[in-house]
Amino acid sequence: MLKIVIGNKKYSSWSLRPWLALKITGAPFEEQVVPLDMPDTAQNIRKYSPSGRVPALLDGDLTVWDSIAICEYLHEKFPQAGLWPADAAQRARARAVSAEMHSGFTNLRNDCSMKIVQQHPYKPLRPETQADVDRIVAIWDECLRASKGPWLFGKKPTIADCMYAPVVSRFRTYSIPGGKDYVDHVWSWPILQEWVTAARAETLVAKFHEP
Ligand SMILES: N[C@@H](CCC(=O)N[C@@H](CS)C(=O)NCC(=O)O)C(=O)O
Repeated sequence: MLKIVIGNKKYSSWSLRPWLALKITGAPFEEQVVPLDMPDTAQNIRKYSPSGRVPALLDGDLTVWDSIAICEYLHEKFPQAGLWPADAAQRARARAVSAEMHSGFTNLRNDCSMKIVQQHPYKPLRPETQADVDRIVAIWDECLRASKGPWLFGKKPTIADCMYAPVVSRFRTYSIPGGKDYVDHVWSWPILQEWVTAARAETLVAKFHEP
């Protein structure tokens, strides 16, 4: 059976992305949560992931690490799941917005780390962080205008929505205005809520994520 190795559900935004993609496939899987920020975290992650980072996907003898590589692997293994749009041009755009998320928005990621079960009042963001937010909202608006929603690429969620789900969580946690319809839609996604429920039940606090 497939096994996904992830960090604490409260904080591990990179783990959430391929976990959602795996849920979309409907394939049965086991999950292994490695608590982050513990003295033995690095050692525990390295038992599964050569990068020393979670997530990692184990499929028999094969280990696939890094969120986007796992999503691509799932797309190849489960071609019927529609993890990417069927149309080549749409697929290219979905990959572009996903890659932009994977490689960018560092200011937002640093200033507003994922704390999926928390909610804070809005505080003005640094201009660089606001610029990340503006670009993200522009991506969502453009995708939704072209696809007519409710997901970025139409009637069904794709990897692009999985990649932006932790951003949706940040918008919600930090009461960041923008993209409200999309934020509300993704937040009500049953599989995301399944993750949130499990996150609420976690008792371990990761000290670097929760100073
Ligand atoms: N580029 C990687 C980033 C993975 C990453 O940074 N994961 C964090 C947790 S969200 C991690 O493993 N941190 C290790 C640690 O805290 O010791 C990906 O997309 O999977």
